[in-house]
Amino acid sequence: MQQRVFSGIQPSGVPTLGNYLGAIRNWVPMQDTHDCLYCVVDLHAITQFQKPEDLLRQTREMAAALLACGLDPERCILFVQSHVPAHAELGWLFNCVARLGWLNRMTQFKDKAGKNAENMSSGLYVYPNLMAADILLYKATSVPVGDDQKQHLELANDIAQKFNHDYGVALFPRIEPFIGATAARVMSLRDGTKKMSKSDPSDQSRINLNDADDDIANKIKRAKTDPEPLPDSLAELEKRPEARNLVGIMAAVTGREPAQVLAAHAGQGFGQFKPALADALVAHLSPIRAEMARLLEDTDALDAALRRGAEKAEAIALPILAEAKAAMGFLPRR
Ligand code: AQP
Repeated sequence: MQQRVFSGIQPSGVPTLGNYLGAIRNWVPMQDTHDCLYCVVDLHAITQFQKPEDLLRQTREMAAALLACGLDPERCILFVQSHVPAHAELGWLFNCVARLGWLNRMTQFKDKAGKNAENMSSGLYVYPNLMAADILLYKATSVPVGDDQKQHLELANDIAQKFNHDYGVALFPRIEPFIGATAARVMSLRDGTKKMSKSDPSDQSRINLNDADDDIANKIKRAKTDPEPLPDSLAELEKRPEARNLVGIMAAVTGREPAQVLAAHAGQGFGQFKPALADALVAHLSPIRAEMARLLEDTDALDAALRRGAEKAEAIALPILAEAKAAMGFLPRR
């Protein structure tokens, strides 16, 4: 049997070039080698306030973007998290298994909450428990994640182990992170030390997958850089985060290594490099944008594809949830 993979993405905005190069693009080839579930995790998105009309639009946009990037509902299960209520139910069971001390150590909560922790939703705090439920609800053993999510996977393994131990079962498997060979970390266009994020207040900080060609070119033109020309070795980019980011993006969208990009562009200033980068990005992203727009014209077909995905996901999830509840001693509904 193929390894089962689960991965999710929050509909907290339009997917960015960062989501694409760091996650979505790597999900596509996995459809041929793994048994894949890909989920638009709307329950996670509401851990930070979303206007209802935005959440609705962004959920469809995210699903359309995933399809436009090459996810194929015939080769993977693509669905919306809230369409399978078992996620929330197992999430609650895990709230009662995970220890507060474990959650207190999660650095992502501290990063997102900053000095404002008292005002954050309790959902944001227990988010890693729901993430553990997302994965273990399918007994998935492989999870494509960025570095920033590794701590959450360790927590999911702690939950699985404690559950198995406390209830004397061997129900939940061990989860392994899957770091894709081509996964790239993309940084903000305004600050090369901060990751590109779909919810960054500045639209200029990111390339959205539905940006028009002119917007892409303008954002790259205005991207923060330094006055030095491009060097001929990667080591010389160490202390130039913005330059390194743009070289990394060029490498990722043209299927080269950053060193090869430097070999081709060394000595050029950004006045020369940026238009070349904008052209490469437009060539790569405009077919995705066109396909997204086409899919969003027929929301009935899109919603139907998501419903079929949810049905397939639920068929796997419900027996596993039932096993977990039986192990805990819940009275079955008869
Ligand atoms: N800048 C990035 N570079 C590489 N990978 C990235 N990912 C996100 N940003 C970058 C990867 O995208 C996947 C889905 O992310 P998510 O939507 O679940 O949440 P996130 O990581 O918090 O992404 P954002 O865009 O920053 O969303 P917001 O702004 O809502 O918090 C993950 O695999 C992530 O590693």
